[in-house]
Amino acid sequence: MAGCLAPRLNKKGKNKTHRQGWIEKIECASLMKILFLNGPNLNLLGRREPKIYGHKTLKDIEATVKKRAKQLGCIVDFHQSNHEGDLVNWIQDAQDNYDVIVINAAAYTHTSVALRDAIAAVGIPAIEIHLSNVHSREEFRHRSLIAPVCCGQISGFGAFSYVLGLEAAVNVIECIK
Ligand code: CA2
Repeated sequence: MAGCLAPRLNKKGKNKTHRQGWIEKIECASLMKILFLNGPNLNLLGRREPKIYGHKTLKDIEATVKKRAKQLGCIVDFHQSNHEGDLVNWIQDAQDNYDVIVINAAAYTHTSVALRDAIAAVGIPAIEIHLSNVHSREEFRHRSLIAPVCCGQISGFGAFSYVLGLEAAVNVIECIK
């Protein structure tokens, strides 16, 4: 991932890479801060199209994820926006504030070079999630522009994709080591 090998100074003044920094921090899950980002129309969850996206609202999902995060001893913040620029800003602001990003970019998954560039630029491990199985749906949903800059993709488990995203985030060390 771009940026992950950028040099930084550790407390002893020696060069340290972002990657080394994460590995040290991520090895202690209780210190982990995980940012969940949600893209356009996900604010409608639970109110429209329940056959595809289920009956839970985004607030319900957030509560479930935070309950599990408490058990795991990590901190989770949740944001949703219908605007691409808000998501780009949150990704940029995540640098130095979060250890892992879990992102359901919704329709921007399939269109946004800006989100892909932002994820690559901050170099924080990112996990792509979807409620529906995007690969069993229309062909335009099969392509993800962000997948190449994410550690992996979770798709098709409904609201549980978010919990799986959290579990993957806590164990992200396994994929970046
Ligand atoms: O399955 C997912 O999580 C998606 O990211 C959802 C996006 C879709 O564009 C992706 O291909 C797959 C759509 C989110 C829209 O959410 C709605 C929720 C309720 C009613 C209408 C839309």
